[in-house]
Amino acid sequence: MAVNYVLCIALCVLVGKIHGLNYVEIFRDDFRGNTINEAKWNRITTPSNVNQELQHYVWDDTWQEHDFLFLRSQKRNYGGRSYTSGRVDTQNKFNFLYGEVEWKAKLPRGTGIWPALWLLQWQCPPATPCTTWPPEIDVMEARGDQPNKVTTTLHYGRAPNNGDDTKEIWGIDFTADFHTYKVIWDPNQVTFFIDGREVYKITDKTHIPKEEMYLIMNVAVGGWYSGSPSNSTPFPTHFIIDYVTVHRWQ
Ligand SMILES: [Ca+2]
Repeated sequence: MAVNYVLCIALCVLVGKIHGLNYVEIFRDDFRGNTINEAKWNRITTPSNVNQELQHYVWDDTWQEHDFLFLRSQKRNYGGRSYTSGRVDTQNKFNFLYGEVEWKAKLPRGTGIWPALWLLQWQCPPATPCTTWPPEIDVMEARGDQPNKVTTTLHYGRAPNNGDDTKEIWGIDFTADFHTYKVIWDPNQVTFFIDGREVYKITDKTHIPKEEMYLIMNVAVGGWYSGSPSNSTPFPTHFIIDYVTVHRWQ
């Protein structure tokens, strides 16, 4: 154990200094305390007008408690919609080009529930159609009626001439416990990981985003990907995030 630890320290120092670059943490939130850090996060309060989603984002469906960030989805009338939900993002507070992003999160379940951890081109506004889309990197998307599956996707090109590289990962019940979801985005490739295991890699350089992106965590209710909620959907649902970190070589 001690030998391994010493070896690790030596290797980490060695690797951390490759080509004079340092592996630097450029963003972190562990969601400690009971107040969302609004210097880092925008709490979205608009209706969603993309993907035929049904929710109105509201301020009080986002909060921190017990060192976690909670995004709640509810069935209630608000602003002409029949559901409310939570979304936070870092647009214009933390935009970045290339890096390694890792979230640890426990997914909500239920028909019509669509949680996501993702990156979007920095100019795209929240919850409205974007004229400069793609790029978009979806590190984790899930359908609440399929708790054993998550999807990773790289959207590339520029609409209407856009495409996507996507992979479904089937396995454990992702709603039963916390798991890590990570992307390493560099100029040559985009690689996705779940619990530290590589699950998908894109190496076509023409697909790799070259624009600054921002972080998004949200839960959609309804929409083309998840379908609409049913009478069995267990409202309220909670998407629980333990932390998010971003590192890069610089
Ligand atoms: Ca935490």
